[in-house]
Amino acid sequence: MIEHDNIYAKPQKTVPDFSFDESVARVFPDMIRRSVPGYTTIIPMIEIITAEYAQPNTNAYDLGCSLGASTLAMRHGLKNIASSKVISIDNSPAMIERCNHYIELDNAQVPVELYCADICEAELTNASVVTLNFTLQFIPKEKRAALLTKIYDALHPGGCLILSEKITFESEKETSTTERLHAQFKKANGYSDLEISQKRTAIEKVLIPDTYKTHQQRLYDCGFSHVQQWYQCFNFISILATK
Ligand code: GEK
Repeated sequence: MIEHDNIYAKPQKTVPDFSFDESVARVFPDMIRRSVPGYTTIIPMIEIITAEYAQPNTNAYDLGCSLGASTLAMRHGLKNIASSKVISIDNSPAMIERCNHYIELDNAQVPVELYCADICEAELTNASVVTLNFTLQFIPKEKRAALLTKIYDALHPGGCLILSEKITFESEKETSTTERLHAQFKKANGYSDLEISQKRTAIEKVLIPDTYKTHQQRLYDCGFSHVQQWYQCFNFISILATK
């Protein structure tokens, strides 16, 4: 049974910074579905993109895998790709423990390896598809280019990175419009004004968004030969970057 997210329902004297602990892992499927516009569309597309770009005898990486929604999409996308496997990494022990359970419940045959580690420190090799589905935004800004370069170096020519992010805009108007619509999306999904405002306080020092232009330029600077935004819903986007 999926547990309901009511972490911010009661007023808190001081709202601590958001962290991916046990209480978040417990309600995560409900939290992300009700908080991230487009998430439920992006996950099945990750399966399609994986099937298109995966190469035989290579690894597909899911970096910042949480409970493995993208991992399972990638796993299903690999079902006709010979001798491939998914390697999924997250640095939250609570997430990894529960992710393991979801993978065991899934009946696909493609092997999945799960690691509890910092993706900035992890070694990546022999990759044809890499997914960062709403993870890069939690990596300190100064470490983002090094991580993307490491991903680029691990990819075979023709491979791809799927990068989904919350973004900000150069235009104040675009930022305020999409932030307002995002808040309305959360309200329509049952979050109260108090929950929305306390979550905003909790996450503002932890999730640091970039503009699309910053993402695009950084990906080109890291070596990617083609960078394309394939999805947007309000201030949430997904990018396909190929080597
Ligand atoms: C999905 N991709 O459902 N190393 C490893 N993991 C990290 C690090 C790090 N340095 N920093 C953050 N994480 C998933 C959703 S959630 C997005 C990803 C969100 C992990 C963190 O523990 C969390 O599980 C995940 O990145 C981000 O498709 O909650 O908005």
